[in-house]
Amino acid sequence: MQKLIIAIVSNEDSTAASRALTKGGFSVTRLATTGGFLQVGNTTLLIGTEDDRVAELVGILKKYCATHKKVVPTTESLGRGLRRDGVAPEITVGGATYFVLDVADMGKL
Ligand code: 2BA
Repeated sequence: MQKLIIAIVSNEDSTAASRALTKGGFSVTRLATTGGFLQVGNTTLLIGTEDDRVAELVGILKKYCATHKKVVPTTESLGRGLRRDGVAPEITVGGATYFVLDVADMGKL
């Protein structure tokens, strides 16, 4: 059976994720979207695939979009470089929310 995976990912991870998915033989559509809570831009990926490939697809999303830590510069840290001494704090970025939907029919005209 065909499935449609809707995956909402950060803009930062979306390029690497969609490249890896495409390389893996998946067809991907990227939509520029905005989170309703933070009102910040994110990317929604639409991927139609067979159900026996869903686990592989989720594995790729996990690899490229899982939450990870990142050291970010702040105004306080300007000119001091990216140091892990609290001046340039580590924040959590990335993450993905995905839905797997059954597809009643799929066609290309
Ligand atoms: P996440 O749960 O990781 O969600 C990241 C983005 O994924 C969301 O952006 C939204 O665009 C999408 N998303 C997540 N769950 C969804 C769902 N069930 N249906 C449709 N889209 C979904 P934002 O809405 O801007 O949310 C950003 C972060 O703010 C969320 O991270 C969550 O940690 C928090 N958040 C979202 N809604 C909240 C609420 N009503 N109350 C408290 N915190 C909320």
